[in-house]
Amino acid sequence: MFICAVNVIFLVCFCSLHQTFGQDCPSRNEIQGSLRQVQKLLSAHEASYMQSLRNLKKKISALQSSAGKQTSKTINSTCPKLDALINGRKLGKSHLVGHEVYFLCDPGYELVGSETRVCQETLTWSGQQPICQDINECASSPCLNAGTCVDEVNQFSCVCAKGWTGATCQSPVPTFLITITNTSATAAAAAATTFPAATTGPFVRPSRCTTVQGTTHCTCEPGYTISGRDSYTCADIDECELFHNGQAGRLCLHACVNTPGGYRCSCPAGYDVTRDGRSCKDIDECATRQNNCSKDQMCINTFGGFQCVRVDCPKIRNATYVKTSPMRCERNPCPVENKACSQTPNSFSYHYMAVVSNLSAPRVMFRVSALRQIGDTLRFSLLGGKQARRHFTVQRSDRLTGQLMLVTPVQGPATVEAEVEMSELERRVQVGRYITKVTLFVSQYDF
Ligand SMILES: [Ca+2]
Ligand SMILES: [Ca+2]
Repeated sequence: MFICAVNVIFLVCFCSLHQTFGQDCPSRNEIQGSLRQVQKLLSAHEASYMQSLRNLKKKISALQSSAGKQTSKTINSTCPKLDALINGRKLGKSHLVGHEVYFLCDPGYELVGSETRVCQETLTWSGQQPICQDINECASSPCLNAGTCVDEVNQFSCVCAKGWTGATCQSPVPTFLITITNTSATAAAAAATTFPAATTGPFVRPSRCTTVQGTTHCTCEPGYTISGRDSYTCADIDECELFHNGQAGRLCLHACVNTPGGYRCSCPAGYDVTRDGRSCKDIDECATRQNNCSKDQMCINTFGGFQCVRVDCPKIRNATYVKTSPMRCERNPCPVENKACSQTPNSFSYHYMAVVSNLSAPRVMFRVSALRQIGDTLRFSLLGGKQARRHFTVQRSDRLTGQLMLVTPVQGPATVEAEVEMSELERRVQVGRYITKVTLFVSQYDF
């Protein structure tokens, strides 16, 4: 169309120049008609051209605004808020790209899922949302003699089978009973007389005597017996002394206190008497705030007491460590080509456990797992001194897990430490070292 319009203009100009030749040129009216048409055509072209320009401008501004949004998104972008942990804590408040959060469970719970999560470029979190699962203290079948284990938070209790008692149903119920022999009297012929007490005091009581057909029979209240001095005096039975070496087991697991007409069991400091009255149960000073740990310390409940612990990151040559959670230190990035630094452990984790004295062995005390394997080989080994080697060994339990085994019972009171090293190798070259320090607080008593 544009070419056509140009041709018409050219024809008009040509004719105006060569009007003298006359007869082949169109008339003035015809030219004016053509010119009007050309004008129309040009207006139409102008309108369409302007429309195209406007469209183009719109597209450019749309592109500019979307590019601007994307830039600001990249700068201020955050990952979605993470759910709080039930029975645990989340460390790290920043949800910006590249930032990391850590998860910790309360004592008695174990973390299932990712220990750390990173806010990725895609504005999603790496890994899986973890949960804090109640540690099943019944997993090691601690109840003996067909007792039923009941898992509780940070502890367990045993429901003992008939004939057994104790925290772990370890003791048979005494089969002997205190029987006060008394003679039955026929009501018709009975004439009851209470004789005055021969001596006074709680351990001595008057007997109750009945004369039947001229014969006197005297009886005592439960817990008392005819003194031997005379029939009219009852003396307290010293159950603690009487059953001290009973074949069916001790009356009390710790100490027996004789009382008038009975006895009671007592426990050492740090323990309460259990409901059955025979055994002792640890007092949880950490849960009941009966401890004096300072704010920067953690309270670890132990059997018969508690410990205040504080994790300080190790001071090691060639490397520096930073605390990433109350129980974990991680190495700061090593300078490039600093081999001495890269050979030092990547992290130190600290774990504290309370156990009773003379815990039976062998048993698994602790498991160390790699979340993901970087190298081609994973190795678990036991570090620490003679004491650690005397009581522990480290075994692999599956491809990514090593376990610390107690092989010799520990006699308390004692504090025993063991270190489990997990190292990753790639073509026999070490690519990572992770140290887990386990501290066992062993109680003095075995209940
Ligand atoms: Ca008594
Ligand atoms: Ca305690």
